[in-house]
Amino acid sequence: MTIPILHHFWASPFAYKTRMAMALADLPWVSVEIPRIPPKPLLMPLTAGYRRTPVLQLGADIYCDTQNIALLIDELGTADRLFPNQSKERALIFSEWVDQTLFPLAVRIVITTALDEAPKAFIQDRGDLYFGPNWSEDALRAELPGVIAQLNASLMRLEATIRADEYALGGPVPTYADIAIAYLCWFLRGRWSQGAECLASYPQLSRIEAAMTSLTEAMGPDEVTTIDGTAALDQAKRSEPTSPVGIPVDSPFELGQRVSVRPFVDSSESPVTGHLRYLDHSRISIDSEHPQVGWVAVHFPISGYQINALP
Ligand SMILES: N[C@@H](CCC(=O)N[C@@H](CS)C(=O)NCC(=O)O)C(=O)O
Repeated sequence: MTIPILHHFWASPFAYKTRMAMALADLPWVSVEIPRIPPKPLLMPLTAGYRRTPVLQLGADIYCDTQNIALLIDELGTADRLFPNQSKERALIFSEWVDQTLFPLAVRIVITTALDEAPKAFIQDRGDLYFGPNWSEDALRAELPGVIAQLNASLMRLEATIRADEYALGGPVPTYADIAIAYLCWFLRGRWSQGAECLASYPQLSRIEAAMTSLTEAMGPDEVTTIDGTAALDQAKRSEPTSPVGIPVDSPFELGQRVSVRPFVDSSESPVTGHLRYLDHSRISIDSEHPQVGWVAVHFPISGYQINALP
């Protein structure tokens, strides 16, 4: 089997989510470290311009977004590890709620409390990416107490759903839902000076975080095989996409049609464009060509992404 290549940086909470998922599914992988802010010249040829972290590469098939990557990990890794006991849909809905409701609050808190210390270029980049075009440092500061209150309201509700000896979805073994809890807690604890204090009020969430974090103990930068970005580009160039072609569902879009795809949020990022290769209810794939890699198939989730037909 081709070993998947994870394009990521170690401090990325979404990359950490994917690293935990690969550990839970017992899937081997190799690492390519990418820059924390653009330019990302060794990533862009693979992704048709999608800039977010992480991205998982399998030859000339490129999987963007952790939700989409989780489905691939489930297909490639040890069966029933990520979504045991028919938990796939529930775990994905759970993870989407964490990503779309809790993570935006967490990232506001982390960035607002880092405004005076983090490099200006990083703050500017993440502000434009996460807070829309009209964000300001003053507004972030003014809104911080209310944002912390919102976060606590959701964490409290989440904590109340989990019983002492169970995982997030109520079973005896972890699922991808527990990974969603763990990456959020890891981010709050590691990047917000009051994160540990905040999480001390949530013993079940902290227990799940610790259990999931222990999965990745043997997976740090010193243990994982690292290759450089040009080797990953070469691998894509030597390969052909092997993912399916077709539209096996009712769809307003047509095979081969030019489309754009972008995260459905108010953000500075540009849409990616390509020819529609595959579409079902969970994944869209586009064909994209770049001189450094030849043809690649770039895969995105449907949920949370806007597809537009292009003339
Ligand atoms: N919905 C995406 C979100 C990914 C995301 O926002 N990742 C952050 C890093 S944790 C990012 O891309 N930051 C900007 C960058 O790395 O250029 C996913 O699940 O993969």
